[in-house]
Amino acid sequence: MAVASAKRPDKGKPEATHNIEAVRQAYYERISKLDMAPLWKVMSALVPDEPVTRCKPVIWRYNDVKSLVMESGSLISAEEAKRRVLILENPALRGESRVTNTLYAGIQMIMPGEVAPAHRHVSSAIRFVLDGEGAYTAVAGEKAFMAPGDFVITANWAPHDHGNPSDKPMLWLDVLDAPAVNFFETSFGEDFPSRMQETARRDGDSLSFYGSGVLPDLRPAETAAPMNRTPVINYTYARTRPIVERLRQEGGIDPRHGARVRYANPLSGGPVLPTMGAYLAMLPKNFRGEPYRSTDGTIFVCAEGRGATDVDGQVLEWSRNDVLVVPPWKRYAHRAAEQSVLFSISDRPAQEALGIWREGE
Ligand code: GTQ
Repeated sequence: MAVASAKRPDKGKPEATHNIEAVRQAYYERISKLDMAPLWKVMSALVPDEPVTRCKPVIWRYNDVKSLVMESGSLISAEEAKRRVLILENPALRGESRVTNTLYAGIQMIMPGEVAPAHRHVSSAIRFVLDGEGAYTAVAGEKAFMAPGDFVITANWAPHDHGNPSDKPMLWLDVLDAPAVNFFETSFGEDFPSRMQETARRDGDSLSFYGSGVLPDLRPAETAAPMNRTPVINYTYARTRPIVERLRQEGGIDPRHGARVRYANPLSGGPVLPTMGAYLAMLPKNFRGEPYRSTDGTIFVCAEGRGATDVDGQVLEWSRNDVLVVPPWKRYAHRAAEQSVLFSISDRPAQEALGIWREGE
């Protein structure tokens, strides 16, 4: 219905008619036909007062997870599955293969004698080893044999296959930046014709060199230009645990995070990957952390000990190999009943690169 407005004396002001809502509605319908919408209806969703998350705090207890993952061993081989993984889906994001809005997580298992065939993809992956010993990930020609607590990097486009020559199943947590990569709609991947890569270096080569503070002099491509990701493939628990232990003993205890180290790219001091960063923290027995929040949604894994994390009033009790999620900007505080070690990974480096990361109390 047309509204007479030409003769209004107070033109420029919104019309004080009783049917303004109906008039607006008719207008929205007209602009909608041209794929346009009024900003003023969505302004507060687009620019909220505080960060808003779709994710929920959640914990997966290893007791439940392990037996279910083990069961998958008789349902499908690693070869057929390509990767035998149970995805950890945030309960608020079911069906989206996301543990947070930007990250994917899953529990992967590789049985004795199996091979998960070689492929590569744009998404970067990390593994955090939960159980087993003596399986390996081969990344860009280097085999990294793994043990519990090891933190393994498979960077963007690095070819990788996994194998288990040991006599025990190995289980690890995978975290990939796939949802973030898919946000830009830039995901590619390809399988390799051969199941396994040719090895081009000695096993564990990268940690031997970079972890000792020496650079391989004959690899100018790697050492000349700083890379935006670490050259180290496996940050072993055997080497990082004693460092957080030492920090704890010497009182290097952050009141919120405990005795915590950041995994770094030894060439630049920057994060291990441009999209994901990780920490290892030792919490002393009876630690009661101060509340903290930051805009990176964080995945924690308990590597040792027992405790609880209060997330926005919800208490998540954890023990060894439990995986928990703290959504972006939710206030949390850790406490430890025993001396504990927490590994964590988040999208903080991506947010920092974009200048959007924030932290607070
Ligand atoms: O090991 O390459 O959990 O490509 C998801 C996708 C693991 C892997 C996952 C992958 C991998």
